[in-house]
Amino acid sequence: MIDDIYKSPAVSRVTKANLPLVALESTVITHGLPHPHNLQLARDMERAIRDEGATPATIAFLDGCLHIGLSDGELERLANEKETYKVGPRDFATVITNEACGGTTVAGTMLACKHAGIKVFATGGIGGVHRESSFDISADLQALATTPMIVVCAGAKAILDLPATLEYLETMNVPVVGYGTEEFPAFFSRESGLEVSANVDTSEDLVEFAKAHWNTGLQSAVLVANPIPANAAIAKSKMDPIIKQASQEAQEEGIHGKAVTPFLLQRINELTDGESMRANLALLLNNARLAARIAQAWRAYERRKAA
Ligand code: PSU
Ligand code: MN
Repeated sequence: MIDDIYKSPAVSRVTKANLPLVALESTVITHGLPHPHNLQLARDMERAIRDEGATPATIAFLDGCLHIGLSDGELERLANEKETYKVGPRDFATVITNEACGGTTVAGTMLACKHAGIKVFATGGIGGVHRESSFDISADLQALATTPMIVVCAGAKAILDLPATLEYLETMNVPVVGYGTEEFPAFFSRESGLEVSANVDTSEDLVEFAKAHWNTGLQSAVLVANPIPANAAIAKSKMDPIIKQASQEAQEEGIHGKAVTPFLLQRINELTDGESMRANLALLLNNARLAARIAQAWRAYERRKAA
């Protein structure tokens, strides 16, 4: 057990009452989006979840303490903090012992959810297998393989090797469930030419699917692939050459390890004149809303079963 873990009053309340709760990651705040868009987005995602009748739990490290749910002041502090860690599971001990602040990645957030007992989580795009160095595989995939929870994303970030990422998820027994689609969405774009392993059209059906999945005894996550809204999507044909250029630059500049994803996101934003960031914001909000509806459906399902 992690010694220093703090649940916000709101999160404590809804956990005890078993009400709908949605976890949010915070690497997108500390490393994914430029200031002040990061703070605006963090607030907007929380509001979107509340508007759907659920409670948000943004997860992050503040002074070495793992916070499950942040106050608005804490959110602001995290968004303004200059020196923050990008915290995956292996970095927990680092931030704890250094009493540091950090944004949790998808994998880091899932580890925190395991400790906090949270079942539903919304993010933008999961990490995956990188294009240029096929040995750079995000710890997100490992977490998805071993954490039984529902993760809502808009596909894997298009900067990745998507076919390899899907192969890895297949190997690790992670169902990839298209929400209203049979095609795996590619983050900025709705299309990828790749297939999901299952599909559903409603949050109720998704909950049924997740229950059936865990009834098999598997401990893997259910990955919900929710395409970016059409009005914010960028065509794959437009994104492909831009991603290629940004990836090439990352190679030339020797960017590696955990710096790769933030570098690419920022460079692609410059190359698209901010269009990619607008797309990123739209898909994040869209995922927050769907996750809130799934958390509601989850609660309704459990109530029906208990009755
Ligand atoms: N999705 C976004 N922006 C981000 C990320 C995802 O829209 O910044 C972050 C997530 O936290 C994800 C991480 O877990 O990037 C993946 O990093 P890496 O490839 O180094 O594992
Ligand atoms: Mn990596």
